[in-house]
Amino acid sequence: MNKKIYITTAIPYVNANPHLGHALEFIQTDCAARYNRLKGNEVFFLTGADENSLKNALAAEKEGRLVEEFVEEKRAIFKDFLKLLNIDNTDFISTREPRHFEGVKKFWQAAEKDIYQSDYQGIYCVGCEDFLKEEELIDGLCPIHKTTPQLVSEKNYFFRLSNFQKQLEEIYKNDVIKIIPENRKQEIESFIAGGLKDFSISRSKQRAHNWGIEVPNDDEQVIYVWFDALCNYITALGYGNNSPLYRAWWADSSTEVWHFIGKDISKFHCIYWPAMLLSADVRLPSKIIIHGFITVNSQKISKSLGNSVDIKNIIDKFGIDVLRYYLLREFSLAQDGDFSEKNLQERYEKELANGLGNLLNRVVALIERQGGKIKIEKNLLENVINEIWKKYDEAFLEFRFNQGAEAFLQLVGETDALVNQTQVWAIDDVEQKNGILSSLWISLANLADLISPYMPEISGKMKQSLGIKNNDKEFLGKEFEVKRIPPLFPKLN
Ligand code: ME8
Repeated sequence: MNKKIYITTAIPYVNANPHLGHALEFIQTDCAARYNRLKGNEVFFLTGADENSLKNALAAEKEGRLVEEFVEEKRAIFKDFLKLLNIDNTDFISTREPRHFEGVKKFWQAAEKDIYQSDYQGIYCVGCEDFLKEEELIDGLCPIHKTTPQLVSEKNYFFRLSNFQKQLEEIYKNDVIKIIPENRKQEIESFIAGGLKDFSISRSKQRAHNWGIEVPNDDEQVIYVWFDALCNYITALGYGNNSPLYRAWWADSSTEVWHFIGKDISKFHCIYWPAMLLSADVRLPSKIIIHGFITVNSQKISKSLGNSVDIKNIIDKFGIDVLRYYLLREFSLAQDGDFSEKNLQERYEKELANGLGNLLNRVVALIERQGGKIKIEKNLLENVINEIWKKYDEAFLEFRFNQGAEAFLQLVGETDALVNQTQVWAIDDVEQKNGILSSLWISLANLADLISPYMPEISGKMKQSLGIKNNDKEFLGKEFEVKRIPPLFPKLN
C-alpha cells in the first residue's frame, strides 16, 4: 500500500551563506523524497529558514543593517541555493511568517502546564544558541565556535523537561520514534539516562536584541529560538489554525513524519521536540534521520573558520548532478567525511564517465547500427535487475545512500559484462542479437530510474536517449527509438 510521508530538513540559520554541510542535508533529504515518490508514495517535503535567532540579529547589526532586511536577503540566497541543488521541496517556511508566529503562540499555550518562571544563571554560546556547562568549555571557549560564552542571569520561562524522562525512555526503548542510524540512538539513550533537566525557553527582550517571537501575555520576553524553530515542522502545515493540510500531513497518524538533521542538533530534535509535542498533546514524528558532518581539513565547515568550499565552482565544472552523486555516494550517514575535489574527480571519471556514461553511449550506438529502433522482446538480465532493486530498496530502508549507489553501479558493471561476454556487435542471428540488445536497453531503462533520486537531470537525459516517454514502466512487447545525445559526463578540460 502506498504511504504518505512528510519529510523535513532542519531549517538553517541565515546569519551567513549556505555551505556544503547544508548542501549535504538538502541533497540527502531530497534523495529520500525522490526515492519515495519513485516508489509511488505521496511525499510532502518541507524546508525553510530559521530567522528569529540572536545570531542572525548580531550578524545584521555587525553589517549595520536592519535585521528584517538582512534575513530577507539571506532567505532569498538560501532559496536560490535550493534551486541550484535541484531540490524538489513542496514548501519553504520562513519563521518570520504569520503562520509561524500564530502556530508558535498556540503551541506555547498548549504546553503551558509544563511552563514555569524561574531565575536563571548560566553561560550561553550564541553560535550554538544553547547554554553550555562549565566542563564543556576548552580554555574558557566554546569547543565548536571557539568564542567566549556570555554569562547570563535573568528571569526566564522554563520547560519542565524533567517530567518527560520516563516517557522518552520508553519511546526510544520501543522505537516509537526510530532514530537512524543506531549509533545516534545510543547517544540519545545515554543522554536521557544521564537525567533530563528543565530548560529555559525564553529570553529577555533586551538580551534577544528585541528580535524574536514574544511570549504570549508577557511583552518583556521573547521565545527561545529553539522552542520557536522546532515548531516550524507543524506551523508550516497550519497548526495555528488547524488547517486541512495540518490535519492531513501531521495529525493523521497514518502519515509518516521523518526529520532529517545533522548530529549537532540531535538533542533538540530527539529530546526537546518530542517532550514539547507530548506536552502540547500533538503526535510524535516517526523517524529522525541523523547525518554526520562534512569537514574540510578535519575542521567543521563554517564561514567564521574560513574554510568553506566554493560550491558554485564545483557545479560549474562538474554539473549539479555530479555534486549530488558524490555527496550521496561518498558519505555514509553514520560517519563524518572529509570533502575532497580530487576524490570527486576520480569518481566522476571512473564511475560516471567511464561507467554509466560510456555504457549508455555504447548501447545506443549498437542499437543505432540496427536502425535505431528496438522492439523489446527479452530480458536476459531480469534476475540481476531484481536483485539490484532489492539491494537498492534495502539501502533506502535505512537511508544508506552510498549503498543505493553501489547497487546501481553494480548493474552498470553487469550490463557492461553482458556486452563484452556476448560480443553482441559480432552476432549475425537477428533474434539472438535483438534479445541481447533488448536486455541491454531494459537495464539502462532501469538505471535511469535507479539514478533518478541521485541525478534527476541525468536520469531525464537517459530516458530521452532511450526513447522513453510518459514514465513508461512496462517495456516488453513495446518498440522504442533511441537517440544519440551529447556525452552525459563530458571530458574535463
Ligand atoms: O542548526 N556538515 O541551523 P544550521 C553536515 N537553525 N551538516 C552540517 C554541517 C556540516 N559541516 N554544518 C551544519 C541549525 N550542518 C538550526 C536548525 S531546525 C528546527 C533548526 C547541518 O544552519 C546541521 O547539522 O546551523 C543542521 O542539520 C543543518 O545543517 C542546519 O544547520
